[in-house]
Amino acid sequence: MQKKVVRIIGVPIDLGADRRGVDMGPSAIRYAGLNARLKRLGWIVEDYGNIDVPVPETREIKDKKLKYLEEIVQINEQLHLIVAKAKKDGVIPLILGGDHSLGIGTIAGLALSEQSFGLIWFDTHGDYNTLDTTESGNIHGMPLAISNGLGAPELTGIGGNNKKLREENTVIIGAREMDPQEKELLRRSKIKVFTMRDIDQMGMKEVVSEGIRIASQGTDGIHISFDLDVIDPEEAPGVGTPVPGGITYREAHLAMELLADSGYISSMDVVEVNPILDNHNKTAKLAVGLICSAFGERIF
Ligand code: HAR
Ligand code: MN
Ligand code: MN
Ligand code: MN
Repeated sequence: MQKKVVRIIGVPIDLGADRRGVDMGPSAIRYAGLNARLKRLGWIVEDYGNIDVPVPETREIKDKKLKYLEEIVQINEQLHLIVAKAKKDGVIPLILGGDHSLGIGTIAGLALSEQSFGLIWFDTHGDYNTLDTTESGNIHGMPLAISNGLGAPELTGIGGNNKKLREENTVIIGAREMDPQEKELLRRSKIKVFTMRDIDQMGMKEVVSEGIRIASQGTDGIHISFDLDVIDPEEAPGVGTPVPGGITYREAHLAMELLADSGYISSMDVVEVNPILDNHNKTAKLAVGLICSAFGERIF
């Protein structure tokens, strides 16, 4: 990356979570000062505003196993083209959510680029459910499986029917809650899962270093998909599905700092910030801090 340009794309979607609030994530993250801080770090910031997303109250759930499918397909169709264009323009796409169903569109867009990518998915959850394994019908529990070609064809077909990620270059960090069948599916994949126990035993530095090694092997860059619920709810209360026992504030920053040092970051999603459940925008402020660490901010 010669010219340091970051292109911000807001996706105010909460349909994938079937719970209100995360649609306000992009506003809360911008309100917490994202653009100014990135500029201070020397980045050229192109804010593309938000994608048009329908309001749930104006829609109905047609299929309880795939809630708001049509709407989510339409949003990710839009998003994947915008992300593909960003790659073509040689800028770094930074996608602000919104629920994690937007990961489908981001990855489909990246997959259209001639530059290959590895993936590091920071999450409490596996997000590896399919139509057959989902217990909630919420599409934000499915994006990693969809990107790997598993699940509803309407979703796996966005941007082409190919698998959008390289399994052997895909890593989950921070997992601590998965559905039984989702776990089985993940075990059968080549995706590397670092659970909270691994972080406890190895330390975040080792986990992330290993993650970077896996994701960068033979690829042109690393996409970070960062679900704020990976952080302990004490530090990140503003998420829709809080689960105790998450990574600390510092572990999260260290992870972003190590990734920045690696020089491999080529795109990033920041998702699941829920301002309704937050405490004075604490989670959005943390999100901004983490983005800045990933984009080169240093303590000293
Ligand atoms: N596994 C559960 C489901 O599929 C919970 C998923 C919650 N997902 C997120 N994104 N918050 O990671 O419904
Ligand atoms: Mn997620
Ligand atoms: Mn999650
Ligand atoms: Mn810990």
